[in-house]
Amino acid sequence: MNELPGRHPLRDLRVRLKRARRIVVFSGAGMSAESGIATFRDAQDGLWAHVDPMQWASEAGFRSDPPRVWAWYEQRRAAVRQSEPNAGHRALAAFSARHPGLLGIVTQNVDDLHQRAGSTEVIRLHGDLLADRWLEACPHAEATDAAQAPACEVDGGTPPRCRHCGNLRRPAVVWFGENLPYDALSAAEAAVSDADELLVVGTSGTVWPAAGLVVRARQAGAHVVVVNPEPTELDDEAHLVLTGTAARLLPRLFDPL
Ligand code: BV8
Repeated sequence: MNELPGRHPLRDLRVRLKRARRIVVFSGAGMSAESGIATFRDAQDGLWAHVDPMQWASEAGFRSDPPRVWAWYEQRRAAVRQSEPNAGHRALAAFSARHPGLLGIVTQNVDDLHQRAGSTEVIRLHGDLLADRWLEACPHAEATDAAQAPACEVDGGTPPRCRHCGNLRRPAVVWFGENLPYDALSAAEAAVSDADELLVVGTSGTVWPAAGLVVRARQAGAHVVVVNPEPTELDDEAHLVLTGTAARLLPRLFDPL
C-alpha cells in the first residue's frame, strides 16, 4: 500500500472515479454478505466454518458423497434465491446505467446478485451456483438417431442423474483443483490490465489464480483500492485501503451527490 489516506479519502477517490476512463470492480463473497449470503472464510458464520472447503467444493469431495455435497449446494442455492441485491450491488448497477461502458465487474462470486441488481458487464470467474451440468461429458451428446444410445436425460434423484446411463448432475461452479474457464479468465485479465481504477471489494484474496488479477492490474498501472472491513492478503497490492463494507461504502463512492 503506497498512500496514506488523506483527510477525505472518499471524496478524493470520487474525483478519481469521475476522471477514470475505465473502472473495474473485482468482487468476492463479502460483496454479498449484506444480502445475507454467508462468506467463505469469515470465521463466525462462514460457510467453511462447518465444512472443509477442499472436501466439499471439489470433484473428489462430490464423488465421495454426492448426496451430501449436492444438498449443501441446494442449501446455498435456496439462500441466494431468498436474498436480494444490497445497496452495494445497486450502486454499481446504477452507476453503469448512468455511464455505459465505464465500469466492468469481475466477480469470484457464484451468486447472481450483481446481475439481479442490473449490472450487465459481469465476468464470472468461478461459475454459476444456480446452474448445473453433467459430471461426465455425455458420451452420446451428439446422438442423432434413435439407433444410437440416447443422449443423457435428467431424471430425479439427489443429485439428479441420467435416466439412461446414471451420469450425475453437478453444480456449474469451478471447484478447487479445476481450471477457471479460459474465456472468463482471459477476459478478466484483459479487463484489469486496461483499468485506470481497480476496486477490490469483499475478498480475502486467498483464492488463486483470481487473486493474481489484482497483482496484474497494479503492474499494468491501475490505481488499486481495497474495500473491506478487515485486512486482506491483497492490502499490500493496494494504493489505498478503505475500511468498511460494500453496502455502506460503494453508494458513497458511486451514487450521484
Ligand atoms: C486452479 C466456487 C489450476 C465453488 C470457488 C496458485 C495458483 C493457482 C492455484 C492455486 C494457487 N494456490 C493455491 C491454488 C489452488 C486453489 C486455491 O486458490 N486455494 C486456496 C484456498 C489457497 N485454486 C484453485 O483450485 C483454482 N483452480 O488453480 O486451477 C489448478 C488445476 C489443478 C491443480 C491445481 C491448480 C480454483 C479456485 C476456485 C474455487 N471455487 N468457488 C463454490 O463456491 O462452492 S472459490 C470461493 O472462494 C468463492 O468463489 C469465493 O468467492 C472465493 C474467494 O473467496 P472470497 O470471495 O475472498 O471470500 P472469503 O470468505 O475468503 O472472504 C470474504 C471477504 O469479505 C473477507 O475479506 C471479509 O473481510 C470480507 N467481507 C465480509 N463482509 C463484508 C466484506 N467485505 C465487504 N463488505 C462486507 N459487508
